[in-house]
Amino acid sequence: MKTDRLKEKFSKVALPMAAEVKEFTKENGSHVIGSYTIEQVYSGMKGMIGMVTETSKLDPEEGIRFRGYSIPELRERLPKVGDDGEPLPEGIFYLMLIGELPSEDDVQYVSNAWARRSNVPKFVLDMLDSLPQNVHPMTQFSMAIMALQRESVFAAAYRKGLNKKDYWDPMYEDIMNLIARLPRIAAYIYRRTYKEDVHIEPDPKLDWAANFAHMLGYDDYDMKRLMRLYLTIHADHEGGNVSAHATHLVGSALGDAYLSFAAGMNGLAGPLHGLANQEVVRWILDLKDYYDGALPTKEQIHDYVMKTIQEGKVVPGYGHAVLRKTDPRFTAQMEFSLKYLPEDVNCKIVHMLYEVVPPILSGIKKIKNPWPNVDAHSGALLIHYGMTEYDFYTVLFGVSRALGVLSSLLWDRALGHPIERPGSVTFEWMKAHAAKAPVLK
Ligand code: CMX
Repeated sequence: MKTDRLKEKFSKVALPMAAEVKEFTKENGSHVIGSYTIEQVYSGMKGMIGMVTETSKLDPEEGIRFRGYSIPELRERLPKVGDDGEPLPEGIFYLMLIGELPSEDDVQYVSNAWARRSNVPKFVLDMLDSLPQNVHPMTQFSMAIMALQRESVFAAAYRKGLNKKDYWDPMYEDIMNLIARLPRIAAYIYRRTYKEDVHIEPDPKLDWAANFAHMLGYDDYDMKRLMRLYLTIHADHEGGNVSAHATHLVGSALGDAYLSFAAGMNGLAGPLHGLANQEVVRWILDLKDYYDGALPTKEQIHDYVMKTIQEGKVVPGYGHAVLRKTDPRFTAQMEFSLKYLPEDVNCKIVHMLYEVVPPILSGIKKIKNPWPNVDAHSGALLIHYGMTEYDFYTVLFGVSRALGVLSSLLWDRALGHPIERPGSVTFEWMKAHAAKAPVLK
């Protein structure tokens, strides 16, 4: 069999680290790294360190860093197509997997590998064809990933009998195959749902993002550039977010990449997580309708935000469980829109919201972060290039998120992470414990 240089490089980086981690935990296992409060337990474990994720780290004030690199740094330093291009997502995948910036040649290697592995078995497409057209695209996406599970190299190898030390090897095959196939699956869902079931064959000469745009039906340079940016910035957000954590959790029971990633995608489909990107556009369109379709004034936007809050709803695209500043993924998209589409009406509304919403949310004591997140901007850009079917947007997010959560899953298997099983208690236990527990200073 032909050697796979990416796989070899991964084993050279990951396996010595697995031994190092084992030694480290043996020596330092009893050191205390924190303490937490009853409030944290009741508020979704926010801020409790409970897992190790190698691919990226989120700082509340600064935002995400992928293997130490911020988004502006990556837009500068990752290989691109053309001088005015955006990073190729193959590059961020390589960075997360190997831990070092890729060369142009490394990126080309990943691109070729994914093109070679991208064939989607017919039974998966037939399964999609059997669904009513109005099944939500995220549900179709998750079902297609589950149908593909039949192809799992890891599941087949485990069934035959697999040494623990070798788990990572078939997992590598699974994550590469799955990432390679996602654009075809997503594009198939898009075209069957919105484009009269007329499908577009892949073009293996194109990079992963450009080929995805092509199969969706968007062949212009600008949409391909946006797709590269989009698929890069949504790739990872450390390990505790719902899609990453769900993938990690299911994988910890040695679920293969398909079972684990489908779980992650079911998590991404919640409106407080990835589905917020469709909710933002729905909300902006409702806002425009409310004011008869004209560009609303700041005062009108203010009143509409207040109305949303008074109705007991969240303002989609704002707030975050960890971030306490503007999300740099929002900033990257805003810069893109100001550079390439300064006159776009929906982008203008997004920018007006950025002025109006934070002061309102800052005035509500319980809200910890009044600033926009990644989902506040993406829909306006997609609409500009003609993709108006906003129920599909979370699938785009999901295709990108695969890069981070699946490279993390491979690291989980290489480092021998065990099954995850946090403790839980009853309210009675909590009350009895609270009476005698010290207060955190
Ligand atoms: N609009 C109105 N209220 C908000 C709010 C917003 N944008 N953000 C937070 N709040 C409310 C919460 O609903 C919560 O209210 P209750 O105590 O009555 O339940 C309170 O403020 C405290 O919330 P928090 O501690 O500031 O935020 P959480 O960590 O609980 O939640 C998030 C974070 C993202 C779910 C929340 O900010 C939210 O619902 N935002 C809107 C949805 C959204 O944009 N999600 C996408 C996030 C990015 C992504 O994952 O893709």
